[in-house]
Amino acid sequence: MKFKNITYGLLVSTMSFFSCQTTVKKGVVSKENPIIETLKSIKGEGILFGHQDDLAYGMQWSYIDGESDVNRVTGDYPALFGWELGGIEFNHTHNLDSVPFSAIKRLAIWGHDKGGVNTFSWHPYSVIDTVSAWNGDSVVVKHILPGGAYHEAFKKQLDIVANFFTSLKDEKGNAIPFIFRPWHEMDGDWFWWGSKACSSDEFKKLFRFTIEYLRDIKGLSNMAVAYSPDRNFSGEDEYLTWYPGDDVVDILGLDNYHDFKMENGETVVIDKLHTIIHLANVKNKLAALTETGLDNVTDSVWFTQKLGKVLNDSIISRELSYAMVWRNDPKVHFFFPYPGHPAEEDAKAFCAGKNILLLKDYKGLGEK
Ligand code: BMA
Repeated sequence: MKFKNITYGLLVSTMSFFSCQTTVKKGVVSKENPIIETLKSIKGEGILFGHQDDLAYGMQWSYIDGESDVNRVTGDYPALFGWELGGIEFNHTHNLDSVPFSAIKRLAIWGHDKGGVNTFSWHPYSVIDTVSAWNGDSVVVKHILPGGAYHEAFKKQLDIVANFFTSLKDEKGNAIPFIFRPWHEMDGDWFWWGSKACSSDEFKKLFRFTIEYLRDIKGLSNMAVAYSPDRNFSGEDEYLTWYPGDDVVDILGLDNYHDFKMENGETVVIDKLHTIIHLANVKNKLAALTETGLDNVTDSVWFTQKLGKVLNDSIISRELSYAMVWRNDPKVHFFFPYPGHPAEEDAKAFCAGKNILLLKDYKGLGEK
């Protein structure tokens, strides 16, 4: 968790002055987005560690302000807070995991205020038949694209998403920057925007429409965008099968749980991250392990021996911006240990690694 002593004027200024450009602009978001600029400026100093729903609930608590399973185990918060929007598109008051949107808003603002970064995933129900995201056979995408019968209805859903993002303001009323990671794991066949239910061309149009609508029509220039396929690719061309274009993506991501479960799977994850890092450098983008983890942390040394091994790879350690594990829901599954869990000490040791940035480490970079 240590870092070199260098000056981060940009980080200081972006942490204390997260202002929002309200002008409608086309072009690469990263030129204007403080998160992207900051993450670029600290490249090589460490990898931000993230946890989904970290501040909302954990294995032995729920909705207690200031609580966090990562904090309970390590004494500090993650530097990156993940949140889920599924359900907002139907104006639900709670997301599909029963987290109130009012809490997400409050806690995301809190996380930002403390110097952390917020990233939002979205598992929307289909606007056509209200089936959940996990309907890989359901043909939805072509009907919600421009010209499709459900395009206007889809736009109304994006309006709701935009309203939520617009409501994320700091105490001075400035819009806070965030990462949006829509239409993830498209190379898998489990979502209605996945490989079985739409063509890559339809997918690219959907991704592009979503970002251009939110950014250029709704004016969300404080939004950075992550593209995150699952593990079903080998090499750059396959990784880019669904890539919508450099002007609508800031972060090249990877969701990968599965490879970690294979014998020596870490080397496969390392190879895939090398592919992504190389592409990100060519394109002047960031690279991230946007989702990972071991379901219920059944291996008590998974953090140091598996994830740690990947993140300690010399290239990854230098080039990856962040890595995020999934949520801790006592009713469903968890991906970070809690006090008393057999993996507690190992996760603590992993988080103490010199290239892993928790909240204080990340903030500390700005205070140097
Ligand atoms: C999945 C699981 C589900 C959850 C979904 C969206 O990976 O955690 O229980 O509904 O993410 O958060």
